Amino acid sequence: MSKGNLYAALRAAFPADLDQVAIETADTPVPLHYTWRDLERGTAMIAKLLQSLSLPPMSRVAVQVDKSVEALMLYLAVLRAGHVYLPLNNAYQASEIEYFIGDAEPAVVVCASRNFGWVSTLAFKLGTRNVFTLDDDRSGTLLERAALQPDAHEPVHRRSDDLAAIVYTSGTTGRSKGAMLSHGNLLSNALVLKDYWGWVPGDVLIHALPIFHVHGLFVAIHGALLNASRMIWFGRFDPKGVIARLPEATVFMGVPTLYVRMLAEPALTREACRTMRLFISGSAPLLPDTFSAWQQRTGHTLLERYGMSETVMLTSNPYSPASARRRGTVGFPLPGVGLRVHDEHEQPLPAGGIGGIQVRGPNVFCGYWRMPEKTAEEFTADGWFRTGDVGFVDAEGYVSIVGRSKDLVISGGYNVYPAEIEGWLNEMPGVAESAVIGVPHPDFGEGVVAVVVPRAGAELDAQALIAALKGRIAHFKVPKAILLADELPRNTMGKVQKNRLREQHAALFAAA
Ligand code: MLC
Ligand code: AMP
Repeated sequence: MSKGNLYAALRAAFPADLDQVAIETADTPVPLHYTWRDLERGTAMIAKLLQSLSLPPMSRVAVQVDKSVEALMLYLAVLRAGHVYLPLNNAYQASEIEYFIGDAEPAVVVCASRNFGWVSTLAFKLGTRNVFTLDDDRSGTLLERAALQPDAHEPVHRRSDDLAAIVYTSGTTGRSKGAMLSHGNLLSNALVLKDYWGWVPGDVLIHALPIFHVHGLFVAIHGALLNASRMIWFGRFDPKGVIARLPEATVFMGVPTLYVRMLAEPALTREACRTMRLFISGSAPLLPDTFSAWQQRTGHTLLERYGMSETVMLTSNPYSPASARRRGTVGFPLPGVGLRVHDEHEQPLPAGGIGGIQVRGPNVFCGYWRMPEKTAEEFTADGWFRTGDVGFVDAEGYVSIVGRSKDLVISGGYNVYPAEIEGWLNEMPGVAESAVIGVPHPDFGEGVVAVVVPRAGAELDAQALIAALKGRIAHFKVPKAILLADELPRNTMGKVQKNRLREQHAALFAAA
C-alpha cells in the first residue's frame, strides 16, 4: 500500500504510454533519452537495493553527487523506499560534510567516486555503514549494485506527515539546521503549483538548476513529473546551450543570475522564445531592470515567486493575465498559504506596513531536525512560521520583500551565512575580527565581501586569506573580495554596524 507516498502520487501522473521520452539530456557527450518506463524501472531497482540493506524505516540517505538523471532517480527511489532524502551541495568540502553526516546520521551516503576516499572515511567514522558512489556518466557502485536488483517495487506506505526529505539551511548563528519536509508538504505544494502555473499537456521543461535545493529538486522536478512533461536536462547551466533549446520548450525556471546571464547573449530573441509559455524566477530578488530587460528582449513577462527550504513555495505572481505580474513583487500567497506581516511586538500591520513575514499552510515544514528549541523559536505561539524575511502586503494583496531580519547573503541563489564565514576568518592567524556582508553584484545579485581587521602587528594578505578559505569551505561562500580595515564600525551597544559597511562598499562590484 503506497497511499501518502509522494513517489506514488508522481507515478500516478505518468502517461499511459510509458515508452514516451520523459527526459532528454542536453549536455552529455551524446544525448540520452530516458522513457517513463526507464524512470519507473530505474527507481524500482535502486529502491530494491535500499530495501536489501535492511535499513530502519525512514533512514536518512545523504547524497552529494554531480547532477545526472540517475541522481534524480536516486531521489525518487529514496521516496518510494520510504526513506528520507538528504541532498547536499556538491561544492561542500570535508568540514561541511562532516557536520551534515554527524547531525543527520544517515544510514547511507552516496558520493562522487572522486570524493570516495575522504567521504567514506568521514562517514564510517561517524557510524554510517553504507557508502556508495554515483558519477554523472552512469558509473559507480550504486548503479552496479542496483543493476542486480529486480525492476519492480511497490512504493512503501507512508502517511502524508511522514518525513520525505531534510534540507539543510544554514543557521544565522553558525550551526546549519535541517528543515524536515514531509511527503504531504511536498505533494500539496506541487499540486497547487500545477494548477497555479497553468501546466498543460505538451509542456516541456528545460531543467538547468542544481538538484540539491528546493528550486531545482522539488519545484521544477515535481512540476514536470506531475504534469507528465518531458524535461530537457542540463547537467550545468550554460546560457548559450539553454537558449539554443528554448524553441523546443515551454517552461523554464531559474534564479535571477540565470536570466542575467541569458540576457548577455545576443541569441536571446523573441524568435528564440517563440514556443515558450512561462519563465519563472525565484530564490533571490529579481532586479526590476532584469524584469524589464527580459520583457523588452523576449516579449515575455517573468513570473516571480517566493519560497524557502522550510516551506517550499509561498507566493507567486499570477499566471494569467501576464500583465498582472507586477515588477518588484512576489505576487500573492498561494492557495492554502496564510501570510501575514507583523511588527517587532508581534502586532499585525495594515496594508503597506513593513514587518516580518509569517506564514502557515500544508506546505510549511515539520520543524528542524533534532532542534526542538530552534523550531519553537521560529514559530509563533499561534503556530505561524517566522520566515526571517521582511516585507509588506499592498492594498491589492501583492507581497513585496524588502529585506531580511536574518543575516544572510544570497549569491546567485545560494545562501551564505556571514556568521559562518566570520567564524572561519576569525580562526585564521593574524585576524583580530571580521564582518561579512553582501553588496550588489551584477552577476550574482549580491556578492560576498569580508572586512577584516588584522591583529596588532600582523601583516595580512587578502589573497592569501581567500586561498586559505578555498581550502576549507565551498567556494561559492568564499568572499569575492576581502578588505582590510583598522576597525569595524560599531554602535553604542558595541554591535558591528553592517549597514554602514554595506553602504560604504555598495559600489565595490559596480564596474565588474
Ligand atoms: C558558483 N560560484 C559562485 C556561485 N556559483 N560564487 C558565488 N555565488 C554563486 N552562486 C563560483 C564557484 O565557487 C567557482 O569559484 C566559480 O564561481 C565557477 O563555478 P561554476 O560552478 O562554474 O559556476 P557556475 O556554473 O557559473 O554557477 C553559477 C550558477 C550557480 C548561477 C549557475 O550558482 C547556480 O546554479 N545557482 C542556482 C542556485 C539555486 O538553485 N538556488 C536555489 C535555492 S532554493 P572558484 O573560486 O572555484 O573559481 C531556494 C528557495 C527558493 O532558495 O525560493 O527557491
Ligand atoms: P533557502 O534557505 O535557500 O531556501 O532560501 C530562502 C530565502 O530566499 C527566502 O527566505 C528569501 O529570503 C529568499 N527568496 C526566495 N525567493 C525570493 C524572491 N523571489 N525574492 C526575494 N527573496 C527570495
